[in-house]
Amino acid sequence: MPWRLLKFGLSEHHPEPRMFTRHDSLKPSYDVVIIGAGGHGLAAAYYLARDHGITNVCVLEQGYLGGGNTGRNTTIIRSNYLTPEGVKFYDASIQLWQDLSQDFNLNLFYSRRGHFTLAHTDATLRTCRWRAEVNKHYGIESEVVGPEAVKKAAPSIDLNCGGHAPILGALYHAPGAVARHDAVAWGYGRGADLRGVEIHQRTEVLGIALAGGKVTGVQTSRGYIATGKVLCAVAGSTPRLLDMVGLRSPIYVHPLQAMVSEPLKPWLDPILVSGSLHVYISQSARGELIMGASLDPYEVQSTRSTLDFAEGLSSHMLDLFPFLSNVKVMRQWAGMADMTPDYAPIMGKTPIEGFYLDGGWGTWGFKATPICGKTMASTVAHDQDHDLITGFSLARFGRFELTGEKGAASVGH
Ligand code: FAD
Ligand code: PYC
Repeated sequence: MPWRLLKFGLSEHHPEPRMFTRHDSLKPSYDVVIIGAGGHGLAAAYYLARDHGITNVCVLEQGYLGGGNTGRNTTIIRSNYLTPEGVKFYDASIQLWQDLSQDFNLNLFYSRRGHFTLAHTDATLRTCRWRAEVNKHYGIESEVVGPEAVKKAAPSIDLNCGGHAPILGALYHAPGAVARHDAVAWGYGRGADLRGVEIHQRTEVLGIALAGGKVTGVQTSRGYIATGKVLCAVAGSTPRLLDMVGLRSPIYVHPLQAMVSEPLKPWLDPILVSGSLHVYISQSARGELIMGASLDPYEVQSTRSTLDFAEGLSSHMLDLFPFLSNVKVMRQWAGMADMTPDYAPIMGKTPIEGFYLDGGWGTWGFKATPICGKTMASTVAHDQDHDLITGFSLARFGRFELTGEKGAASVGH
C-alpha cells in the first residue's frame, strides 16, 4: 500500500471536506420530515430549500444515502412515453438534467446517447409508431427507423438475432441519456445540506403519529419528532409506510435485477432495449456493459441476485451481440421495484392532511428524479398538487382513471 494512502487513512486530519454535515442528534421538531434519502427524497429537500426557502427540514434514511434503488438502477434517462401526462412530465425532467452538473458543481457524467427500442414483431412496431406520434405531438424527438439505422448506430449487432427474432425496426429517441446515479444522490444531498437541511442516515421511521386525520409527528429508531408535514419517498418500502397511516394503494413489490460486465474499450454508443428479448444494454463511461432484464416474476421483499437471471439475460444478450460470449460478468445486484397497475407513479397529496406521497416508481423513476424533487417540493410547500402531477394522484385508482404507461415502461416489465 502506498505510504501516502496509509498516512491519509490513519490521520485524523482529512484535507477533503466531508460531503455532508454529520448531525449527532435529531431536533424535537421540523417543518418538514422527508422519509428516504434516495434521489427523490433528497431532490425534494434540495428544491424545498432552494426554491421555497423552507430549510427546517430533515431527511431520514434507514440505511445510507443513495443505497436504495437510486444506487441500484441502470441510469436510463428518456422521455419517449405514451401518455400526455407522462411525456410532459419526463420531458420536464430532461430539461432539468441539462444544468444539474453546473447546479451542483459536481460532474454527473450526463451523457446523451440516443435510445433504441427494438421491434421484433409487427405488434411492437405498431406501439413504436404510436409512441412516436404522441412524442412528436409534444415536440419530443422520437421516430420509427428501419433495421439499417440500428446497424449503423450499433455495427456489431446481429440484426437476425440468431434467427430467433429478427429486428424489423425500432423507435429511435435521440435525447436518451445516461448519468452517474450515485453522484445524483450526492449532488442533491450536498446541495440540500449546504442550505441547512439535515440528513440523518441510519435513522429508520417506525411509525407516523396522526391526530384528527392530520400528521403530527414521526417515531424513529432515534426518538420522536414533531412535524405537520411528512413526505414519503421510500420506493420498495412504500406499502409498509402506507400501512403506518392506514392508507391502501395498489402497489406490489417485485425485485428487479441488473448486472455489469468487465470494462471493455468503448464500442456501444447508444442505449438498446428489446422488449421481446426482455433485455437492455448500454456502455458506461468506465467501459462496463450495464445490462438488465424484466422484473423477477414473484412478489417478494428481497435484494438477492439469482443465477436464473444471469443465465436468461446472458443468453438473450448473445442473440443480439454474439461476440460477447467470452466477456465476464463482474457484478450483479437487485432493487425492490414498487410497481403500479398502470406503470405510472403515485404522487401528491393524500387523504391524510400533511402526508404527501412520492412512490410507485417501479422500474422507471431514476430519470424522473429532478422533476419529482421539484414538483413534490412545490406540492409540500403550497399544500397543493403541482399541475404536472395531477395525472398521478392516488385517487385515480378509486375512480378507475388509470394513466396507462405499460407500452413505454422499458423492458415490457
Ligand atoms: P430509493 O432510492 O429506493 O430511496 C428510498 C430510500 O428510502 C431508501 O434508501 C430506503 O433505505 C429508504 N427507506 C425505506 N424505508 C424507510 C424507513 N422506514 N425509514 C427511513 N428510510 C427508509 N429508473 C429509470 O428511470 N431508469 C433506469 O434505467 C432504471 N433502472 C433500474 C434498474 C434497477 C435494477 C432498479 C432496481 C430500478 C431501476 N429504475 C430505473 C428505477 C429507479 O431506480 C427508481 O424508481 C428510483 O431510483 C426511485 O428513487 P427513490 O429515491 O424514490 O427510491
Ligand atoms: O425506465 O428506461 C427505463 C428503464 C430501463 C431499465 C429499467 N428502467
